[in-house]
Order: sequence, then structure tokens, then C-alpha cells
Amino acid sequence: ITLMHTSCTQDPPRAANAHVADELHAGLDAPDAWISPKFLYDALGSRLFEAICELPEYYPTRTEAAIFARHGAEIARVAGSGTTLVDLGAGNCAKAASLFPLLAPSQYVAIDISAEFLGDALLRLRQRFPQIAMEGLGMDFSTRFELPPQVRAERRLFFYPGSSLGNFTPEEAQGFLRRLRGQCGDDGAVLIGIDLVKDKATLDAAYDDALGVTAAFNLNALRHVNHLIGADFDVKAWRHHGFYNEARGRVEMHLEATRNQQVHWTGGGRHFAAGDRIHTENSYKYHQADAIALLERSGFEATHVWTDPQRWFAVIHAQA
Ligand code: AVI
Repeated sequence: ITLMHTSCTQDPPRAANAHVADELHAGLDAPDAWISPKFLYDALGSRLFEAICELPEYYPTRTEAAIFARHGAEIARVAGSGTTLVDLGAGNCAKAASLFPLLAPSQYVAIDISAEFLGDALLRLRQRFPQIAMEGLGMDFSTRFELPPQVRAERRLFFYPGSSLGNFTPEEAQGFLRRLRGQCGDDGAVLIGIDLVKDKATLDAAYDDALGVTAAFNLNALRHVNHLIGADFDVKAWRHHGFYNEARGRVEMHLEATRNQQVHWTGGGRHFAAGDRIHTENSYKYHQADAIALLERSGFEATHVWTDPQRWFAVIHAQA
């Protein structure tokens, strides 16, 4: 695994990366406090997200998997074989691996901010598919995007499943897709999963499940922040909120202080009153036409869209 920037999941922990600390301080000091959703993913956070994907309420993973199962052959025909498959936010690499038999990539490049978790997953994958050249990159691709020379430049197929695009604001998403387009050359493409707008009750349940796994996933951001900037958040003094904000077309996750408290971190700190919230994630839901328009504004041309019978989720192939 190549660490492209000092990763926030590596030891030594304390503000190993000044950039990470600056970003966290800016969010925690803001009048409406926020923590970027990328800090949900340390090794434990990645495991909790894996568990979320198994929950009955969390429909995106299984709905997207059903689209790949049903239309995989056609998707592979459209995307082509022998591509340089670049998996963005690869996590446990399971989604891409399930497509290897159909897509037969010539090189597989797995990228994730949670470098340690990715390294373990790639180790297992190399044993299962020794014939595929593989690279692992531990990097945060959300704000900058430059691929190192070991990533082949020909026929790059950027695989961005799971509707992770929804964790950007639409403006950020466009910037991100433009940067992606810049890495495509003339013959690149993107295969992207988009969660579609649906009824509020389904969305509320998906982000506030009965077992409390999503709550644990959200609260774990505080443990991760404690580790990164030497903070002393008491996880027991916070509770999870996850709900669909219909007016804004997005699910929001927040952490709410359950009592008054002073929190300290290296070089600073803050008082939180009971009821104060820290905004940790947005998960935008798109109408299919808006997702296509966003891709096209970013320099891509959508060639195919596959959806499930309920039209809850879309997989889009778009050409550079
Ligand atoms: C990774 N991302 C697409 C997930 C989502 O649905 O926005 C993260 C997540 N947050 C809460 N549950 C899952």
C-alpha cells in the first residue's frame, strides 16, 4: 500500500498531518460545529460501515448489488474489459471484486482514506486474483486528485459505487467530477452509483437503524477525533441523529451533546451546551435527471443508466 499523504489512520497519531488538524479545528471552532464525514473512517469506522451495509434498513448496498447482479453482463459490455479499474473509496474491495470476473481489468487500483483497512483487504484479494495487477493507495481523494505514475493512464474506468458522491454537496461533487474528468484522458469513463430520492420514512430508517449501528458509526467519529488531535470527547455524552431533510434533498447526520460539557484538544477546546450539535455528514439524494446533468456539467457524457424496479438506486456509465 502506498500512502499518498500522511494518513489519518496511521501511528503516530497526534496531528501527524497538520492539514488534518487544521481542518478539524476549523470545523470544531465554527459556530455551527462540523466534522468532515471522511473522519468517520478509521479502521473501526470502516468495519462499522461494513456492518451498516448488512442492515435490513440500509437498502443502498443491496439495491446496487442487485443492479450489478441483474445487469452485470451488459454493464461489462458497456464498460469494456482490460481497463485500468480505479476503485474510489474501495473499503473492503468487495464490490469491485464481485465484478472482476465480468470486467476482467488489466490493473486494479484501490484507493481509500482508511489505509490500514484497505491494506488488509488488498492482501486477501491478491491471493484470490493473482492474475490481476493491483495497487493500493491510502489517500484522501476528496479535495485533491493526482494519481501516481504506477497507475496506468490507458482506459481508466473510475468505479465510484455506493452513492458516495452524495457525501459531497452538489457544488463539491461537480468539482470532484471535474478533477476525475481531468484524470480520464480521451478514453476514460466513470461507473458510478447514485442513490435516488425516495420517501422520507425509508430514508430516516436507513440512517437511524433499530440496532444502533449507524449511531455507533457516527459516534466513532469522536473517538477518531480524540486520537487525531488529542481531544477528550466523552462518547457517552453524545447521541446520534440521522434524518432526511426534504427541503434540502439530503440525509443529515449530527451528534448532539446530551449534557453541558467542556471539551479540550491540543492547543484549544470548546464548551458545548446540552442540545448543541456537530454536523458530521450529508448524504444527498438525486433525481436521476439531475445526476446525469451533474455528470454532463462536469465534462462526462452519460451513456447508460441501470436502475432497480423501485427506482431507488441508479448505476450510471459516463464517458469522458
Ligand atoms: C459512504 N456513504 C455513501 C454512506 C451514505 O449512505 O451516505 C455513509 C453512511 N452514513 C450513514 N450510513 C451510511
